[in-house]
Amino acid sequence: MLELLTRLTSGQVSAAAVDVLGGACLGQPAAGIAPGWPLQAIFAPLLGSTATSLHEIWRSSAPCIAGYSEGIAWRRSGGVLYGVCEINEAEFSVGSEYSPLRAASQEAYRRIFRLLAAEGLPYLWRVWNYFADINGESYGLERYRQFNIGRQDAFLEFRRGATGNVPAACAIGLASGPLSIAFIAGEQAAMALENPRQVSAYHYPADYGPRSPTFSRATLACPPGQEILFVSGTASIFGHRTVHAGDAATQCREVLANIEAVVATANLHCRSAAFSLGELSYRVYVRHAADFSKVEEVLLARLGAAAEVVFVQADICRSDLLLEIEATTIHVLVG
Ligand code: 3EB
Repeated sequence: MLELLTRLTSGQVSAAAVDVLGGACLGQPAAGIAPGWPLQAIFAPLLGSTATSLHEIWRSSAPCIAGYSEGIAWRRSGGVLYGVCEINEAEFSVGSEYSPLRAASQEAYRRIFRLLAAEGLPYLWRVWNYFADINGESYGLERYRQFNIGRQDAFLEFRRGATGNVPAACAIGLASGPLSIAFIAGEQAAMALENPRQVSAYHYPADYGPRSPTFSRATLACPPGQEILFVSGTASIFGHRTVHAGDAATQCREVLANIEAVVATANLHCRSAAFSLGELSYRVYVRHAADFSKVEEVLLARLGAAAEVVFVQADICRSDLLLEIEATTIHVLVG
């Protein structure tokens, strides 16, 4: 059985834990913590928290096997693998005909796909992508768009297809740091879900870049006895257009309407009890720290004050988007 623990402070995580598949640390990590399990360090300032860093970890009740391959730290247990791939794009600044970020992105996904093939867990369920200066332009193209080319090329190169059955994801900009990609993969395919209010991202028109992003709005994964809902990073997009530019509170309401629609789609397919917004664990990326209070107010009014939410300051992949929200939960199947 898998367990997702969120909002742990550094005193609550054990670097030595043998039952941890992996996890993420948001904020400013305490110096000297280098756990034995794969850790994605997300250097993004926490908003509205007294802690300097918070951890999210995936735990497994089955024994874990650990490995390291081509820059990817990973652990697997009971048909599920969690890995973190970090690549310094400066390593790709010579010898490639493409931009370093595009080349690094393609190479990162190649390494992930090779690892998954070698381990016999081919199905990507969820991917968390972070890199510096996501809205910056170089080589005549916004960096998020460069990333999209490299990512899509890797999916096509490994004959995975770049539409339909693609993982849930997020792609977020940080102030600095390497290209960092965490992922969860399984022996069994997850079901990819879309949002009836939005054009599928893999079908976005070319206005948003020469290649469409390769992700689905959510995935529903079914490890033995459980059902995991991964809702992708969700923004204030209706159809394919950004709506409510310049208004963070209204963008937040639009995001909630989108998440609600994705959860309703998941409920058409789930075998466990229906998912509800109040039970999900949320990660909220806010572009401008000054918008935090109004976003929090809108969110907690809808989700309830007891909701599990972590807020961080980070950049979103379109410059007119002021926030993005992702969510995850696990259900146990009965009977
Ligand atoms: C959007 O809906 C907002 O490129 O992997 C959300 C989730 C977004 C994932 C990605 C991008 C990605 O287009 C941005």
